[in-house]
Amino acid sequence: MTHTILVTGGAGFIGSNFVHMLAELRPEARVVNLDALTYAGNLENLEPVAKLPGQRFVHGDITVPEDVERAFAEARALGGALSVVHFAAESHVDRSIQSGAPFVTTNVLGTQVLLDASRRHAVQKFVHVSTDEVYGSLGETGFFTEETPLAPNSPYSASKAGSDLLVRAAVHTHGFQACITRCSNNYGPYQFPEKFLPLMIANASEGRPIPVYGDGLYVRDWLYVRDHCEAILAVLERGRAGEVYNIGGNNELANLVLVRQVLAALGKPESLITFVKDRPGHDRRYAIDASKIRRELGWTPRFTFAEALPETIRWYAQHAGWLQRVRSGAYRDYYARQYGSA
Ligand code: NAD
Ligand code: TDX
Repeated sequence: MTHTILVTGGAGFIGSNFVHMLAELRPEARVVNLDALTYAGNLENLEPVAKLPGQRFVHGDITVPEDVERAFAEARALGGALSVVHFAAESHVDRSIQSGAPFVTTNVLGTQVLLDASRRHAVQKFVHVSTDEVYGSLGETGFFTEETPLAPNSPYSASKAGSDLLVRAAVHTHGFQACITRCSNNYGPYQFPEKFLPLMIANASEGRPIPVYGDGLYVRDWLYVRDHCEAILAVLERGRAGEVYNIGGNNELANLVLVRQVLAALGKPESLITFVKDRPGHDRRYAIDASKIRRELGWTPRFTFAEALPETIRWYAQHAGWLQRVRSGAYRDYYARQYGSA
């Protein structure tokens, strides 16, 4: 049976990696990619798959019902069972601190518009891609489980928690077939260089300072993007409707430790480390207990940090043109606002 997957936000970092993975692992699946091409959306990310049969791109905004309807019409025309994987979001915490409104618009309103259309079109499975940040911050010990109460601390994570609750309500009220995934920090190819890892690779390669917030002892649990995408595929195909699945790599690192590893891999001096003003409300530590998805769906990360970090660094070195084009324009304006002339 044919299967059509409507992907939102597929021109961004994780969404484009997911579309690449589908082309490889599920070549028979048809993909409709709905993306507004905000500052974070880049069609160049889709070049390796754009010309494959069964791939469609729809330029549109998830907050605009007519745009969402166009994407569903495209998907219906391709035929077969219909599912949705929802990545589209405003995704950067620092931007949400500068201005929360776009986060509420896209992440909250956009998710509701998409849910309404998905119900109308009798979507068989809806995967809502959320984040561990909805759980708030951990102290020195412990892990987030799916039962950890929601306690988002930034406008970004609050808007993601809002979207999670709307998905939950659609399941509860309408019997809608949806799952929610909550993943830790991703790294890998095509990540927009406002995020810490590509930002430090880009800066270090050019011998420019690496801005480290506060004392640099904030801890994140890093997962290779391909592992995240495979987890989402497992949830799409085998996840139980109404369930939340945490996804993580069991790979906790303090920011300073990560910076030192990247500098060592690039052969750059630690003197590039520059401590800057802390992020307001900065969450101290995230760590994921991913035992439910391991147990129920048999997913487990395939890539170790020791192999995937050097691979990621190599990817950015081999895609200097991509990085240079992404770093021009809107990105520069934002960079200046966030860091001044640093
Ligand atoms: P990204 O910022 O790289 O990409 C977001 C994509 O969504 C872009 O292509 C953008 O053009 C598109 N988009 C934004 N607003 C839109 C709108 N109104 N209509 C249609 N398209 C729109 O984000 P990412 O890092 O790839 O994250 C994808 C999803 O995964 C997000 O929902 C995010 O919350 C979640 N997530 C990310 C991480 C991470 O480490 N990056 C971890 C856990 C969860
Ligand atoms: O310049 C920087 N200096 C710095 O010290 C930047 C951009 C970040 N940091 C710190 C803040 C965090 O402790 O590095 C850590 C990682 O920062 P980000 O890359 O901005 O990620 P984070 O805030 O942890 O959120 C990410 O993971 C969860 C994604 O951006 C979210 O979309 C996802 O939900």
